[in-house]
Amino acid sequence: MAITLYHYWRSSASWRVRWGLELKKIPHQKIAVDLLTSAEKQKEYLEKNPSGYVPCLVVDAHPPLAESLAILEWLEENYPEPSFFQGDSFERALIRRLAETVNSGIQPLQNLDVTRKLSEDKTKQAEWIQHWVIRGLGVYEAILREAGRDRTKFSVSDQPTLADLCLIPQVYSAHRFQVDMKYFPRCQAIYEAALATPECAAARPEAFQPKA
Ligand SMILES: N[C@@H](CCC(=O)N[C@@H](CS)C(=O)NCC(=O)O)C(=O)O
Repeated sequence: MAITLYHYWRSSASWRVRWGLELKKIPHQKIAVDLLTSAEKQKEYLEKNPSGYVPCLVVDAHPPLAESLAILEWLEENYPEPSFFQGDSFERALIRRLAETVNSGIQPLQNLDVTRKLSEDKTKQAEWIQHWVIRGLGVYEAILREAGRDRTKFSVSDQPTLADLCLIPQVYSAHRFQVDMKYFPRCQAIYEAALATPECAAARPEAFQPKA
């Protein structure tokens, strides 16, 4: 299978998929899409993903795959080990709930398209982003508490799941947008534990930052 990931180094949704590919050790090539020059809104990329967002995964001559969680579900179905899920149907619903807390509750609100529409004023954009990141990470921590996950290495256990694939890039963004992570100690601890693993570290933004 020839697999190509279209991504951007600092995109949180791209990092989810980069980490997923690393965890499952799937051979692939990567092609950078430069959001700073709006390459994601050019015809050539829109033909692959009409939403104009990264990431996008092309497998052989199949129609391109887009939406990071749909891509990760496709990887899971085709490369089941190691799994992004675990446990019974309730445990898997918890994993999906945590993933959606980030995927629907935080990330879309910090996206370039949304913040540019909100205002051209960088201060206003930053306040907006901080508001939604703080709210969302507060919800994430509350869910972990309610589910009794106070001591696990990753969100729900000692293995990374889909929840962590979404959380870690989001915590990176929280740092970038100067959210004080002392209010979210579980998320910060999971972030540090994840970055200490070779797979997550290999997928981190700095590994793909274009040279100045
Ligand atoms: N729900 C989508 C979100 C994708 C997304 O928002 N990508 C951002 C980067 S993280 C993007 O391409 N933004 C470019 C833009 O807003 O023009 C997914 O999970 O793949």
